[in-house]
Amino acid sequence: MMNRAIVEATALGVLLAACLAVWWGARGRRVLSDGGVVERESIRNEFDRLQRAALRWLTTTDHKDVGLLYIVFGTVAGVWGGIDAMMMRTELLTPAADIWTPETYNALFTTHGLTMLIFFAAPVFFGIGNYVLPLLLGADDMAFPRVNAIGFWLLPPALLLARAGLFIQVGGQLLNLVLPAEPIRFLLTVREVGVGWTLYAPLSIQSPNPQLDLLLLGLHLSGIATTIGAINFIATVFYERADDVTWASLDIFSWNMLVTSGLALFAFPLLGSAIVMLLLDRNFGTTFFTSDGGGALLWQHLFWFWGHPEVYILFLPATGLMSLLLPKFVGRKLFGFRAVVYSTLGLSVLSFGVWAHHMFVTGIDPRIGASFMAVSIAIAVPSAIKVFNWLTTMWDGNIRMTAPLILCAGGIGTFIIGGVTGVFLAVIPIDILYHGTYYVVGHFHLIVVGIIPFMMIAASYYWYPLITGRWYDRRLARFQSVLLVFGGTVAFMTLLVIGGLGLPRRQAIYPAEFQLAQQIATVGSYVVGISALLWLYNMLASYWQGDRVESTDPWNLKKTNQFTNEWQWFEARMVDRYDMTPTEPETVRRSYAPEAEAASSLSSGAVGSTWRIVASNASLAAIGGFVGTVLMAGGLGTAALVGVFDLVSLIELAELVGLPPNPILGVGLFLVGGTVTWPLLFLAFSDYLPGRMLFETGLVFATIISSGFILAFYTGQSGLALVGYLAFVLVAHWAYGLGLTVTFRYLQTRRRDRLEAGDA
Ligand code: HEM
Ligand SMILES: [Cu+2]
Repeated sequence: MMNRAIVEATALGVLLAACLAVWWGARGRRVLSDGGVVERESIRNEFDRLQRAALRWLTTTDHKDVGLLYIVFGTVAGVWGGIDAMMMRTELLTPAADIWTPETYNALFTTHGLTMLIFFAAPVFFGIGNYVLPLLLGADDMAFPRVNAIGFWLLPPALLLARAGLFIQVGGQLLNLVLPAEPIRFLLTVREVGVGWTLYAPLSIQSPNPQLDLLLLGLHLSGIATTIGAINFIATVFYERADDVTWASLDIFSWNMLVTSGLALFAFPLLGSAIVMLLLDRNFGTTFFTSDGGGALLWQHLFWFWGHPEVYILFLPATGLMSLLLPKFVGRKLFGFRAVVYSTLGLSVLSFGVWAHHMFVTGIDPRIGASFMAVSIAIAVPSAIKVFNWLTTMWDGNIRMTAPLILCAGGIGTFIIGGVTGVFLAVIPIDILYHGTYYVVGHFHLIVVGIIPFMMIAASYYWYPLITGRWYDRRLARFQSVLLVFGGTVAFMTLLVIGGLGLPRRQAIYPAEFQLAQQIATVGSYVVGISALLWLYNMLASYWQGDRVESTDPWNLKKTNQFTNEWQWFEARMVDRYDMTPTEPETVRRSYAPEAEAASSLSSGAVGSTWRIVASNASLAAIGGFVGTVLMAGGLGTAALVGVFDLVSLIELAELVGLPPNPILGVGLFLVGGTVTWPLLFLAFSDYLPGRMLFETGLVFATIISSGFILAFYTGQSGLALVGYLAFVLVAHWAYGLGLTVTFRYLQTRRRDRLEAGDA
């Protein structure tokens, strides 16, 4: 059995050394604009330069520098937590605990979970926020630049405290080579904590490991850091916006960072108090969480009242990046901007109301459980709104197969699977079945790996030219993205299956029949690990060797009117520094300030014009719908005559909406639906699908409703009757769709002609 501490410390050391080597090597072979290569300066000069750089980075308060510090720190923590993960998955290659001991495995899943959630995900998002938020807002800096730097500098000591066990253990073992064990017994007994990242009482009170106290202090410190950062984001969005950035034109990523910061502001002080209580219980004999005091359940309530919102603190910035990046790579503005903002707000409020879904199996009162189940399921609604808006944004877009797009599309996919499996877990009977199994691990990793790092990496590619003035290696990036999506899906879908078969998690030992599946999951994880290293390599090497950015609009965003504030800043800088000429057209409109929405703000004139639009759309819909419905009735009538369509369906239609089973009512509903509901929906959709011929859209639309119709009214035919039924339903709806579009086109053209005649 191997020594975990030595292996992990060595792996971490080797990786950091490799990064330094890549950096050193790439620096030495810098390419100049004339094609030549820079010689490395003398060691002496290099040393001076390093000294100056160190002083600069230690004292900087510039938001861009602080942002990079956060990102580098988060990346180091992510690598460390990732090594934990790889070590865990390595253990699980065999059913027995023959690579590490079970105690080591316990320590690994504890440090992995804590490092990833607290020291990797949140800091990286805070870093991205620090770098781009002021640029997006047109602000000079964050509201409190020095506080900002302090907020960051609390993190490294926090991480070192939380994970000091590893260094103490390695140090002890090294000393033991030269010293006898007795005087350094303390150093030899300290271990990284193995009680699980949720630190459940009573184990977390009784565990004698002193490292647990250091961990609690480290977590407390990180909570202070997060709160400071959150306050700064809130103040910045409120008070530092440029004059032309109003609430209505605030970009979607800033919205998400604002809401996230609000969540952190309410959640982290609570964690802080709970941690202090736990420390007191451990060291000073208080009884907050012991059985003669508040009890172990109290810890769980407090912990999850922080813990569930915390998950959203990590998740919301990722959705913000998705909403910001996706439109850039499909050339269309974000569909339903407002709905996306509202869904973010909705998620933030709901996320505080669902904590007890983590406690369904603790024997809480079933009535309490039931209400938590209801709220937890309700959270699916705002999440689904986001997904639908992303899908609709992509619909018909001009998709550019870049690395960020691959990650966005992959992220939507894994989020759908992760989210849907979460809805199942919110249902008490299912949770009782799957709680504590790998199903849970699969579910949340599809989100914490599926969308969070995907979007971080997508953002790193997207803004790489802006930050460094160079391009990353784009082929390598595409390869890396595909590898990441593939590896993540393989690893965590497999865990869903393993959990579905009932294997408990947090166990180093498992029955032999699961071996193959566990090995597949491990291979998937290694693929994720390799792709993370490729990303790291690309970032470091391209910083010195990447192609220089030649254009002030490297992503060609002006073409689709998406040249947002941060790129305008970039353009100004490139013109200033390198005398580049701005790309055409020089002035651009910001795309994420949806003009249509601005018009519907609540001034009286706007309301009047909104009503006019509604009224004219409604009449257009009614006429088009009537024509379409008549055509469709022809198709269905023929089907009824040849005997493949049963008129009983119309009676069922009435019953479906709760009316008496009367054929007349059914026909009435058919006419009303066909004349009003569908055409209005169609109008709403075609508004958002510019560029595609109305004609084609009509056919797609008709195909979609006919599929719904077929599912709803499938009457049990088989063989030829079924084929005839399908054919006629389809044809009838196509006739409907054509009727709609031709009528719309005709009426719209006539109206435009009339308007132009009036103007003239
Ligand atoms: C390649 C990437 C990753 C792999 C292979 C991986 C693997 C694992 C494994 C094997 C477990 C232990 C399951 C068990 O025995 O119960 C685990 C738990 C966990 N992981 Fe990951 N993980 C990865 C990335 C992440 C990320 C990015 C996050 C968060 C942002 C994360 C958060 C967690 C948490 C919170 C736990 C629960 C720890 C516990 O059971 O107490 N993981 N992961
Ligand atoms: Cu939860």
